[in-house]
Amino acid sequence: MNTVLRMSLPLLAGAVTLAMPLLATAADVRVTFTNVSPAGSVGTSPLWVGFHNTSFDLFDAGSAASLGVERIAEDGNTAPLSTLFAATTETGIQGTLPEGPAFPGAVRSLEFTGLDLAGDNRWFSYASMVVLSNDFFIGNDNAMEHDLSVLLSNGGMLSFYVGGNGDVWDAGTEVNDFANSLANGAFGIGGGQSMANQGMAENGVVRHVDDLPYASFLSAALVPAGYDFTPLQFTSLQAIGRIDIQLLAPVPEPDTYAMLLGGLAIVGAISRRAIRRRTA
Ligand SMILES: [Ca+2]
Ligand SMILES: [Ca+2]
Ligand SMILES: [Ca+2]
Repeated sequence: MNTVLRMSLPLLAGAVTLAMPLLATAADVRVTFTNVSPAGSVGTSPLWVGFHNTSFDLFDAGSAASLGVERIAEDGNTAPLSTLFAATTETGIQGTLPEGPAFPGAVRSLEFTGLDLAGDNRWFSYASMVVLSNDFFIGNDNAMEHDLSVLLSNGGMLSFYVGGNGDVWDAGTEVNDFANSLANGAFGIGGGQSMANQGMAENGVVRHVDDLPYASFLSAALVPAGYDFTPLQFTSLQAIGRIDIQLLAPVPEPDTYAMLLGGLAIVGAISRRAIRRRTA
């Protein structure tokens, strides 16, 4: 190898090294939610997910829930939460997984594009109403619980279970009276609310559901075939759902191409000069 070419190799290496972090900055991911709770157990409303830089925090245990959490926990309505998220984190990306409530065994999936997994969209938050309930939900209190930057180095898959071992929340916004829940219709149960936010205000704080939540549930006659919430205790439930976040092909940004091409041009120019000099 001639001297000039040997000198130019570090330049190329430098250009590639500079480009590497940028290669990973705009990524596409697929979020999949699977309801893994036992047959006959609870469902979940369409899962809301947000990718942020920690400027967004879904809730704090022991404090009153935001309007966004109240509406998703009581009615599965993600709109106020979406508004709150957009107002809190300018660079955040969010969405709600499609289709209706996910009952045991159901799988829901949605793709997101252009995420900055090393910065603006590094942290993952999620929320979903537990169906049937007045204001039970699953979601992460710790805004930094799920770090998506690992996707860039671990082969591109992050999976974790949610709602297990008592990690189900009561939003503290509606009195638990399961004969009067908005979701009764989904189970073919009579009564219940005819519209959103109708239940009695609880004026409480977000807390774990650690008792037998359905002990005072309707008479078994009201529960449709195949469902039985009576023995359900969240503290002994392994999980309600599994979330899989899969990195699709990382998309290099225009800057990255420019830098790579710039590096290659420098190397090319030096090599050409070296060849000219040698043949002169
Ligand atoms: Ca929090
Ligand atoms: Ca409640
Ligand atoms: Ca309410």
